[in-house]
Amino acid sequence: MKVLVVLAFVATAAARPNLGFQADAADVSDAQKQHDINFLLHKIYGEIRDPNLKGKADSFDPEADLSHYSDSGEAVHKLIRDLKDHRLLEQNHWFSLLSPRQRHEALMLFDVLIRCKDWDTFVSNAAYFRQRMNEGEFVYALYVAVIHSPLAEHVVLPPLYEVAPHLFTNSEDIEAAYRAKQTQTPGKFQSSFTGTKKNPEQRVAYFGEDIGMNTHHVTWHMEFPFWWQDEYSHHLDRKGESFFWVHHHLAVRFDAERLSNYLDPVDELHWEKPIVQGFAPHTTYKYGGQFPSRPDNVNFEDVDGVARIRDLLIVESRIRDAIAHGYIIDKQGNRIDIMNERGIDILGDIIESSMYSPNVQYYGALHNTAHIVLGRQADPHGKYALPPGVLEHFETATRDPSFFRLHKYMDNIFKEHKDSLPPYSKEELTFTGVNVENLSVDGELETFFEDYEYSLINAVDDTEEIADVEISTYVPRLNHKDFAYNIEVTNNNGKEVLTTVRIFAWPHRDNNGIEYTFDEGRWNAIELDKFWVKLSPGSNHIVRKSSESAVTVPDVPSFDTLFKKAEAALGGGDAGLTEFESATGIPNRFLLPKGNEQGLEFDLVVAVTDGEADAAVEGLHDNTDFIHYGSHGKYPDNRPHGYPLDRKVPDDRVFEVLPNFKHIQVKVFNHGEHIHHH
Ligand SMILES: [Cu+2]
Repeated sequence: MKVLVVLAFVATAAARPNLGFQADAADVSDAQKQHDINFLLHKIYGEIRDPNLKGKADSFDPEADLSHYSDSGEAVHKLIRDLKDHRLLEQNHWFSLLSPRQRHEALMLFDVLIRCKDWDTFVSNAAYFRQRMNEGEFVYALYVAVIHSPLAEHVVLPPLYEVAPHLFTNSEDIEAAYRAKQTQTPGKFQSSFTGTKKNPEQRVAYFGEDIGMNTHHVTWHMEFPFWWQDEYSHHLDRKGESFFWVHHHLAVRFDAERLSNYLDPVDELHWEKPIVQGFAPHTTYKYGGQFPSRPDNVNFEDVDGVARIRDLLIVESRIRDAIAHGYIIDKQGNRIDIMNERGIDILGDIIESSMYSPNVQYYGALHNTAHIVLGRQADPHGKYALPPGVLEHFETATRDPSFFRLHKYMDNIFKEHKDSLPPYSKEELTFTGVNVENLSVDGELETFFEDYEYSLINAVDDTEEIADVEISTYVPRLNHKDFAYNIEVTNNNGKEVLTTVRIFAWPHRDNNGIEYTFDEGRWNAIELDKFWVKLSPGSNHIVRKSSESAVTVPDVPSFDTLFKKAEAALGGGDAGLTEFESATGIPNRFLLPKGNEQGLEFDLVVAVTDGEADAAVEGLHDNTDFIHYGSHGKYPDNRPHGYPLDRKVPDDRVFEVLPNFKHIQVKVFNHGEHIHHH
């Protein structure tokens, strides 16, 4: 028997598109670029601490040499004009991407950065505008530019929770951090989740308030911005479908966490019924006061200047009509068929809505508008001049349990479409000659909590004259013990074949102990992994480790680590940061739902399908760099997200008799273990 061990997954971002301009004249090293980005994002509320960058901020003239821009300086002229006219949002003010004017300003800066043809122009502009624009707008524009510009291909962005800790931790910690700074006493503070034991939702706050989960969510929205236009540089492949898939996953994973904690799955939000759960965010803006709270059982009200509830209902019914008809109507009045694999992508663009939506006029922007409407329910008529709610920022949205109600509601619209497509036939699902003989898991599936420490130094004001003291917080977070899947596959084709291995799991029972049907279960399936393997003729033994999962990413390195690694590599050599280049996936710690003391039962399934037919790009088996949800270049899998479980299964026997499919039951345990690191 041939033992086949799949190579460790390395989470590099896929190659960026070549935009046809020259490499940097000065040939700047990756370490130098990392150094520059570290300093540009450090202490954003004060002066730039790197003398070279500070010099650029003071003396660079963005309009001096327009040959450095791919658009001949068009973008930079626009931004400079608004700057000179004092039209830009002041510093020391909150920033929300969902505010049209603020977004417009942030995007003007992004537009400048993405048009820069060399690194020096890129960082000089970044330094210059950091000193003159709103800090939130600056951070947002720079993050998105680093993610999408080919110039910044190997740069690792610092964790957003260290750049802008206010959006990730609670007010109590922030106050403690200020006291520590004022008294020059180093401090480490234990963070706790919002709410008390009186609130059942508190039991799953570790999910919605997890800094890694929030980083995943906000990073996805930066990889696939709803405002993206291809003329910036490239097309975002399957953006609408990715929108569906990533939020579907947040919803099903949250439900699995709820079942682990003896809570019912989330109910969908309903515009004409009260918002059952209130929410007190215990979160504060750096500038602009507390995030607004909302009591329980509030009835929806129209939000002045944003939308009426009636408009949302109209848009919803137009979308449901399109699904029932099987086509949408584009801007020109043409019918576009959605009864196919591409349909979900179009619907995703419509529901979010993104600039890819074929008809915003008619189908509106359900998701984005809903976020604002829900976020403003504490002050719908603007009587109290409250700042935006947590739902109006991708960094903070999942903190509010109503986020999941909202997304369950939209997920059910997507389900209506998926369920209208014909089920896969046995013939379509069969991979001739390939049999999965056995599937098992090495090691117990066990989760635990641990403390994780991160720096709050960027939360507090400071000046170069006052020395820094160490200020950090440690938060409890979910993790799991390492395990591996053992998959025994026979290949009777008499030759090597390329296969895609897809691994999913779903809860076996609901909160009342009633078994889910196959069709209910598969819609709640969590994608655990997806990879390509070449099978030799005869028996193959595939061992795939949990740490290799293609849908997850490791912890983002701290600012401290990024500074040290960049400085060490400046003299030459590799900073060794490759595996951290993308933070878009789910944190690997969250691969498994929490489970419980008795062991929460899950159905674990593996589907081994034809890799040759599935692969959208060449050489997938040699290169296990899988870009999870990443946007650069072509998405490597031709199949829809969730394949082959994405369509209705009226008869589960179709799956159970498939030789290239295996289905077992496993249990996920949590024995109440909490590892303290301090
Ligand atoms: Cu989102």
